[in-house]
Amino acid sequence: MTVVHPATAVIALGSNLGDREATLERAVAALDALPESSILAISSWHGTVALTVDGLDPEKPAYLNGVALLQTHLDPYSLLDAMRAIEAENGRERIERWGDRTLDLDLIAFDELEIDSDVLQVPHPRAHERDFVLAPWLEVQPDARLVTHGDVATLLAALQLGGAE
Ligand code: A4P
Ligand code: MG
Repeated sequence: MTVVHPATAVIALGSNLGDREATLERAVAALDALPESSILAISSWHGTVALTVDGLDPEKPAYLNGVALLQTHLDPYSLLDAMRAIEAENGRERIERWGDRTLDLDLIAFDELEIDSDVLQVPHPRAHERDFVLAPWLEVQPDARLVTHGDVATLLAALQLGGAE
């Protein structure tokens, strides 16, 4: 389904297996090639320590993380489906929650929309507590805001002060 007015989708990209940079670059190209969608901005790639269900784990392969802004006429559910397809094309296997992965694409925000369904929560429910999402997002959108938690710059500063993940 397509919608009339373009929205800005904030998409977080992550990889900690394989040729991480090549995979992320392929994912950006695939996002840009989606119907009625185009990339507005991409952050730099940030090297980050893997966060697992047991906390930060420097023994796991490190991640490269980044954020892309995508202007799109797709509705959020169609965009999520397309993101799942791009993950699959890039060798993503779902073995364990928060396990190592060649490519993870998360929909962080979609304009100011709030969605809480079985398959999709927007804004992403953990984005506000993750420096590996907030820091690259701020790079591409200095006035970024999470409709649920407020100013991204403030959230990131609080995380960094607290030394949290
Ligand atoms: N889903 C619901 N809302 C969304 C959304 N806004 N964006 C559903 C994307 N997916 C959404 O995700 C599980 C289900 O969430 C999907 O089927 C979709 O319908 P998944 O990608 O299959 O599994 P996952 O990524 O392992 O789980 P989860 O809970 O989404 O993990 P996160 O929160 O994405 O965390 N450490 C570092 N340093 N960098 C990382 O990027 N990423 C993770 C994954 C863990 N540790 C990390 C990083
Ligand atoms: Mg995910």
